[in-house]
This record gives sequence, C-alpha cells and structure tokens, in this order.
Amino acid sequence: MTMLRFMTAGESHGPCLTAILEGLPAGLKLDEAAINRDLARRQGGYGRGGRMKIEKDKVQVVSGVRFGRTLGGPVTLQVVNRDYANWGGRMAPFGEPEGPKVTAARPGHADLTGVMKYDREDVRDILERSSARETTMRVAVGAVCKEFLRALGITVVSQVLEIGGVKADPAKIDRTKLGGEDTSEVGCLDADAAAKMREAIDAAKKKGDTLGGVFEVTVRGVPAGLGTHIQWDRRLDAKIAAAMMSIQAIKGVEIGAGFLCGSLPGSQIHDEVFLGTDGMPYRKTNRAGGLEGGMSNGEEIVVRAAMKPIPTLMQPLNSVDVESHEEVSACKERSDTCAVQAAAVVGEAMMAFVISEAICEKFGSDAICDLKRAIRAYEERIRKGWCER
Ligand code: EPS
Repeated sequence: MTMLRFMTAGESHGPCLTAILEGLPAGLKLDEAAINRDLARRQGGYGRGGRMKIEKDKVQVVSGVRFGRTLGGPVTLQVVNRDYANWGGRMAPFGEPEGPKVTAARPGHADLTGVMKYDREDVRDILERSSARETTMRVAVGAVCKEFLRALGITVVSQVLEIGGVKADPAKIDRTKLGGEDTSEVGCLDADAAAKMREAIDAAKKKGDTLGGVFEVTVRGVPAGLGTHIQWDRRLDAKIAAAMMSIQAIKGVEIGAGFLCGSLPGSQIHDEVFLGTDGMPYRKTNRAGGLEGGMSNGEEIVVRAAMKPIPTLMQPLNSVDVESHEEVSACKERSDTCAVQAAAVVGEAMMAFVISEAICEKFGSDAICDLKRAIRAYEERIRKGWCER
C-alpha cells in the first residue's frame, strides 16, 4: 500500500475543485501563502486564455491542518471556481441544463472517446473533467509536498526548454537561476529564446493555432536510495515517468540523457564514479538524471516532458458530430494558445508528490521529527562506511 496518496475532484466550470492528500507526517509546518504562490504561477505564462483573467485561485484548507501544522490525517484542499457564477445554468448538479449541448468533438481531446465510453450525449460531460483545470489541485497538493521536502532540504524547480520548435540554448542557461522568479513569461532562462517563444505564441494565436513544448523538472538534495530495483512498480524512475505522463497533454518523458541513450555508446552515456577526499563516491556528469537501477543515486534528478499543443483551435480541425454523426469542424471553446509554462509548474507538483511518497515509504511518516531522525541515521550509516559492519 502506498504511504502517501491523493485524489482530485471537480469539473472545470463546477462550483469548486477539491483534493485530498493522505499520509503526510504530523507536525509538518505548512504555509498557505506558499500554496497560493504556486497556484498563481500555474495561472501565469504567456499565451494563456480568458479564463485566467476570471480565476484568482486561492486555496482553502478544510481538514488535516491545525494552526499551521499537519495533524497526520487527510489534508483536504479546495479552490473555488469563480467562473461557476457564470456557468451555474450549464453545470448545476440538479435541475435542467440551459443552453445547447456541445456535440462537435475536438481531435486530440478526450471528447470523442469519452462520449462513447461513458455513454454521454453532451461532450461537456467529458470535457469538464478532462480539462487541464484539474491540474489546479495537483499544484495545490504539490505545493504542500514541496513544503514537506523543503523541511528536509530538498527543492523542486523547473524551466521551459522549448515552445513550438523554438529551443533554449543550453549554453545560455544559468542553472543557478533555476527556481528564481520567471521574468521571461514563458519560464525560459535563455532570454533570446524566450523572446522568440513569445513571438511564436503571438504568431500561432493570430492563425488560430496552438503550441506545445518541452519543460524540465529538477530535484536537488535528494538522498541516494529512494525507490528500489527490487520490483517494477516500486522503481522511482517508473513512478516519476507515470506521474509526468499523467499530466494532461504530455506525450513524452525523458530521464537524464533520455532518448540520446539509444544512440550513443556506453562509454559516452554512463556517468563515471570517482572517490572524493571525504571517501564518498561522486560523479562528474549526470546523464543518468539522478536515477540508476530504479533508485535515486544522490545526484540531481532531471526529467523532461513534451507537451502537445492544446487541442482547442480557433481555426478548428475536421471532426465528427456525436449527435448527427456528420463530419463537422471541431467545436471552439475559449482556451489557451500555449500553456507549457503552466505545465512545468504542474510537473514540479507531480515530481514533489512522487519524491515525497518515496521518502515516506523509506523513512516512515507518522511524525516529522521521527522521519527527520530516520533520515539522519541513514545518512550517517552511509557516511561512516557505506555499510554497517
Ligand atoms: C484551464 C482552464 C480552462 C482552459 C484550459 C486550462 O478554462 P476554460 O475552459 O474555461 O477556458 O483554459 O483547459 C484546457 C486547456 C483544456 O483543454 O481543457 C486551467 O485552469 O488551467
């Protein structure tokens, strides 16, 4: 059984969004402002649509926390959808719906298959839950997990590396600036590429098109030995990949050198290990992305994910109508031109959750003081000679 788990609920234009996070140790200090900061970051980014002008996502913590400290019980988080005030007639739990049904499915969205699978006549019954608005709660959960990790000296940061084919130049990226304030509006640390990314988003918007991209998530300060080689479903790399892939619109995940591993010889891929003056092993490179044998190896964990362009196009693609069964142009919903920067914030959140879960599994999670002591004892054992003899 997993030590830490969460579930989200809510529709994009329903009354509110909810998440329940269970398994965090008691006694952890939480800061409401830190959760709201990440919620605001998720709402930002160049190329967002009209909805983000309506919503001012703010968390309400309704269980599991008392005067700023966790109690050990489920933490329930809620964010009100301000737009529900305009959507009550279409989204109320009871009564008769107002307005026409949505029937023209969008290619690339859950619309068509969802209607068939769940036997729904209105595409809205599918799109309301499949919408990336759900990631609001993942970010809230992730922000809580980040607080937990921060208490243990672990940080999770992200950057955008590519939007619509415009790539950041790795030579122009100062990795010490990772996690700082995003002044580029696209989450990219290469200022030249960031300017071109914004231009690409403007051009796509003008054409009624949308753009995807690539973001990277980095975790610093992770102890070696999270996850295990023992069983497939307990490997940390597998859990990270699944968590990233679970984010709406993600189509590819790479760890460390990723797909490059398929083309270079072993001598150019594996990170050589050296002995430091303190008698501890270290690596000069990190092509493994901090993960070997399904376990964290103590280096930074580095993961990239590719996001496809948002499927709602203002110049719609050919599709089918689920009511008339005719070929039609896909429906037009208000949407974003590009949300890669927001997806990077969601990526941080999912990463923070997976690392937190791995920590709770390895070190126990009743009380934060016991957990900290268990980590110290483990690190001391390794420092003393790797194995206890
Ligand atoms: C989103 C809210 C949605 C979309 C977007 C993300 O709001 P609305 O549908 O009211 O415009 O802007 O959702 C999608 C990209 C999607 O495909 O559903 C949010 O809060 O991030």
